[in-house]
Amino acid sequence: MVSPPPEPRVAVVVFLLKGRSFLLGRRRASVGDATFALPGGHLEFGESFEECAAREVKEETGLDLGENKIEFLTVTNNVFLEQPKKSHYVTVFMRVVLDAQEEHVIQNVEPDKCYGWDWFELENLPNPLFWPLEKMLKGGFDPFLN
Ligand code: 8DG
Ligand code: MG
Ligand code: MG
Repeated sequence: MVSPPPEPRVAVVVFLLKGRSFLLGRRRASVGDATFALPGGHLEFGESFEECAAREVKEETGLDLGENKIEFLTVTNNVFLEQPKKSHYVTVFMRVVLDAQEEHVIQNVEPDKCYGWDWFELENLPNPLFWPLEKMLKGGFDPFLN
């Protein structure tokens, strides 16, 4: 059987900011296994970026964003043709500023897809970062400023 030609996909990922830190999880995936990445996933048919961000955060961390403002930050084009599993993502980065005074319970809801979540400061990021995120942060992008 002939498989259809591959197409780019849209991903929505979220900087959950709390004080000076944000949430990263270590991926369990064919793309970027063991690297640290933001919560997020594929945009579903008919969804807004904000709806997708809230749904993925809930599905992956258990956190309900409720009335929190979900802001668009930027978009990047990520072509990975050298990887064993070729992929091409248009990645939409969103931001949510959490109230640092409140307690936010984060659960690893999908342990088959993530080794666990933790908060990291921009000045003290873990290694290795998932490369679309690394490319963006090394390029000087600061999710706290934009
Ligand atoms: P879904 O079935 O829940 O929709 O998807 P998922 O299992 O949550 O997918 P994912 O791999 O977490 O995210 C989809 C793609 O988004 C991923 O393969 C590549 C792209 N992506 C980036 N940067 C990031 C990031 O920082 N975090 C996540 N999770 N995905 C990212 O380009
Ligand atoms: Mg997901
Ligand atoms: Mg995901």
